[in-house]
Amino acid sequence: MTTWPNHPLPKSGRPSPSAGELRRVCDRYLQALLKGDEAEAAKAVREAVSNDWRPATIYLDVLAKAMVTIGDMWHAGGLSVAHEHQATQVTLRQASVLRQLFQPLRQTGLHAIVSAVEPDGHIFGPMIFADLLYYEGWNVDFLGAGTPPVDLAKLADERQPDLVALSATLNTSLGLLSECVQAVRSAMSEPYVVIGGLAVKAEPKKAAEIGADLIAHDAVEAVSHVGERFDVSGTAVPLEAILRRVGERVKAKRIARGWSQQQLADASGLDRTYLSGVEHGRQNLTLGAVKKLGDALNTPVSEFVS
Ligand code: B12
Repeated sequence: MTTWPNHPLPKSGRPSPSAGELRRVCDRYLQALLKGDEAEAAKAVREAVSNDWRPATIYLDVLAKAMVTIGDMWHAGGLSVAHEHQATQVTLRQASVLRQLFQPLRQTGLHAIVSAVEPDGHIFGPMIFADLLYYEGWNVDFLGAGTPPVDLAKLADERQPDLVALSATLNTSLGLLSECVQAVRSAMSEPYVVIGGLAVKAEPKKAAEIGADLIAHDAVEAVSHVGERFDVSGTAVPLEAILRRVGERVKAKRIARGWSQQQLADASGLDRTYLSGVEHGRQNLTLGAVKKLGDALNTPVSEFVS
């Protein structure tokens, strides 16, 4: 299996899974893909979500790692095109489940177009970047693969995004990457252009000549870089989003213990209806209530509200 460096994920109150845990859940997901068992694949992803892992961890250490193994097996002739296509589709659907589960905390009002360059069918890198931007509150048009430069430029002209991000994996795609960047630059004034992907990493000199504003080697680092560039830190997070996030975390902790809402209500001394409101993000709960939940679930208060 191909590996890549550990990603310096942003600090949060979420627990960092051990390497062993990550391997086990990734392997569960991979085995499900190999068997063509979509329901089991969904359960592996649910397990990662109920462990309260960060979205970036689930994308990079579960979905992408499994897809790299699938791709390597296909390249080695050990898997048919049909099996690879099925695994790809299951993984795209799981990413869409994650987009439903991890709603953005805020809306930045910023807009990005993200695409792989035309002949390149390697879409997981740009998709991960697109989804991580979405969780940061960007509006994202993700085009997948196969958009010709002229159509990309038309869309950029129409939508006038703040950011255009393009990915090239095959070394032979670098020429087209350059063409796409030029087409976008001629379609709109001063677009901020990010390029990334394996080919950009492998051919740093050629990549530097393309004239992008940012050459990214890693989706997580790129998201934090553009966050600084566009200064999204000051965007206010609405109370509803905070309550929703606290509710998701309480629910994840309760489910991890195998407790019903009634059992958590008994352990915390809170009313079950109140607790249901908390889990649905509808209850503007007091700090005292957060403390009671923390004590019952053996979790520091900071883990719920960070
Ligand atoms: C999966 C895979 C496939 C799948 C693609 C499935 C899909 N729909 O995406 C399938 C099996 C279809 C496939 C096909 C081919 N593949 Co292939 N594939 C791979 C494999 C195994 C993994 C790639 C991957 O998904 N990595 C996971 C992602 C998450 O990592 P990543 O792309 O690097 O992205 C990270 C960063 O680079 C960054 N990033 C990426 N893009 C962007 C963009 C932006 C804007 C930003 C900010 C960040 C960013 O973010 C990610 C996380 O940090 C690699 C080998 C390997 N072990 O890596 C070969 C590989 C990429 N494939 C290769 C080749 C040659 C092909 C084929 C041409 C083979 C053939 N003879 O037909 C075809 C091309 C098909 C096509 N039209 O593109 C070569 C490329 C060689 C080269 N550099 O030119 C590789 C390296 C295999 C090899 N060792 O030869 N492949």
